[in-house]
Amino acid sequence: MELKRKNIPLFVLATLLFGIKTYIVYRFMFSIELENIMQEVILFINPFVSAFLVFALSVWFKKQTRQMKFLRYTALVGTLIIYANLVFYRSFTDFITLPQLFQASNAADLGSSILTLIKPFDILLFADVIFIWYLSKRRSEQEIVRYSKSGKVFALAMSFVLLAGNFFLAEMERPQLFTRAFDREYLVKNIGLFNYHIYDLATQAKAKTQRVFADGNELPEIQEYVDENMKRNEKSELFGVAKGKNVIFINAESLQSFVINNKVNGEPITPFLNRLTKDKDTFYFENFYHQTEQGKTSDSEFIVENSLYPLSRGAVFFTHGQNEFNAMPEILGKNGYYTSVLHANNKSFWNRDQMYQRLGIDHYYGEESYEVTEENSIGWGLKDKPFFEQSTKILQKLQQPFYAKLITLTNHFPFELGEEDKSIEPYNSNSSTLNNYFPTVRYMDESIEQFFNQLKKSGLYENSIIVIMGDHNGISANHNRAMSQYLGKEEITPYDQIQLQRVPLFVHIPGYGKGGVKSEVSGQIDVKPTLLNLLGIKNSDDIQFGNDLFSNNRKEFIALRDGSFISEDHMYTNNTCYDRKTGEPIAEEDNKNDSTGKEENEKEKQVCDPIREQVEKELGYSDDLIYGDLFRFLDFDKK
Ligand code: GP9
Ligand code: MN
Repeated sequence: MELKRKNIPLFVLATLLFGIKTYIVYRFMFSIELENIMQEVILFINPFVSAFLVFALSVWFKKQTRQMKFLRYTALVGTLIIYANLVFYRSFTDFITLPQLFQASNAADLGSSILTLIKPFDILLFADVIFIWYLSKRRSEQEIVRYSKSGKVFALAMSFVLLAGNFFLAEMERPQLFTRAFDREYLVKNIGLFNYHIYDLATQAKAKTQRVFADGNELPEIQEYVDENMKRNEKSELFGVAKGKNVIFINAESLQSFVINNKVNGEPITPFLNRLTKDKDTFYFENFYHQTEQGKTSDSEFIVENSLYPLSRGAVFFTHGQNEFNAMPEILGKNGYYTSVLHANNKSFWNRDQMYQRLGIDHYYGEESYEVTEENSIGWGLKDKPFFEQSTKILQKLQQPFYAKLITLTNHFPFELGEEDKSIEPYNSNSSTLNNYFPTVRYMDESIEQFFNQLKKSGLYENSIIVIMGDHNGISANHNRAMSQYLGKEEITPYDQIQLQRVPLFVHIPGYGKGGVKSEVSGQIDVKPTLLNLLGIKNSDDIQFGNDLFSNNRKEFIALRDGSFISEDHMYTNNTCYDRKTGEPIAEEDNKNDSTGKEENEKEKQVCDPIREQVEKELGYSDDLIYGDLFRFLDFDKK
């Protein structure tokens, strides 16, 4: 016994036991998906890193008895945290996040089902605690071992090296893991449950402090700005043309406008959507921009539902999933609509399960509402064709009128597709991402066409309007060389880069007959006011930054989250003001020395300035609303 103790200090033994246990729980009791070897490795390493980090702190206690006490209580508390998460997971397939735990409905759910969530063999989770408890008690009574100063420092340094190594691997596996924070499961699998809890606490604390300092005094100024700029009381000609109809909203993953009415290898990429651009019942907005940032799909959802801007860092779905809003689903709900989202992915992704409640969505049909098999999945999960097929069945059962948002998945990076689903060949360039994008976009086009047919068969079509919107770009600037080759350009300029942020927006109103291609500058921020107007729902007291796309009197610019903007005549990005029609920068450096044209150029150079200032102001107001959770001070029911 004596020998054993000297060979292996108890904190190391505790680390090993606790680490193995945590790993077993991660691997076999939570259903964490592992996509590659690297993820397996990280998942194996992080339990030991976290355990060592905490247990190694014991060496700083002078007294042996204290060291031992620290070890046994740490093992106990750590195990209780794991166990609480496990029980929670069995009920919600999600990890605990503080606000979620304290949400009354969740607590009640847990309370009523707690007995079914506890299993007899769970007791085994406490085996190492009991063992460590026993050993620590024995060792407390034995001779005192003090760690030397260098030993202590070594243990601490070791902790940080291990932690840094773990974070480094995690960041390599998932770039921007910490800033984007897209999924609790990703966080847990990459940095472990304990570090995840610390991260969650810090994020919540930050949001809470910013909220505490807001008292609603900021609102009058923002309201005044909105009154002045959004012309929100105006009704367009199309007000109420879709009154009482269902809204079927297709969030088309990574669909960009450059593929519409375009070809690859001589083949049309989106034959169905191309037909829609010429369809009498459809409006197609060809200069419609996505306005998303790090929150990607979730940002696009946020903008569409609220007509607010996303945040410049992180996903607002995650960082402010507890805020109050006055979102479109909530407004629709008050007007007799049943609201839902259909998306075959795990519910916690982008914190949707929580955020959707805040947006007033009645039901979220996630992965578990679908039959997902190996054969009908690829890449991120259920393929779009079976997704739409199964979704039609869900839609048929919904109470009408409904608002249903369907989020597609197949056309997601890295654009994987089985041979049997490929109708066109990939492109040929140095970027396999761009090459493979075309066949998956075609697959999505076919799946939407098939969905239209299914809607017609099911009888839902006539009573619905169908909106199709690209959520954000799928091809990033990293592929600009290949992109310039495809577009037949020498290079992709910053101007082109902004033009590539256009995503399609189709508004299809069966039987309408007066549709067409709309060329005005527009963006995701305009969707909420546009749809509400089409449905004949007055919403003039809302705070939002978009305009009805069918109104003639609209704000003159679309702002992107980084401060770039597009107006009818200009575009501003990268500190440069461009002529929107020609794509040429205004007031080139060379012209500056030309004394005759100098004044004229200076004037032109300033055309972007007033809009630039307004964009900054507007983005700031939107941020204030979110950071201060200012909607909590407004009561839209009263007015
Ligand atoms: C995930 C899907 C894709 O559920 O919406 O998200 P993205 O990576 O595009 O933000
Ligand atoms: Mn997306």
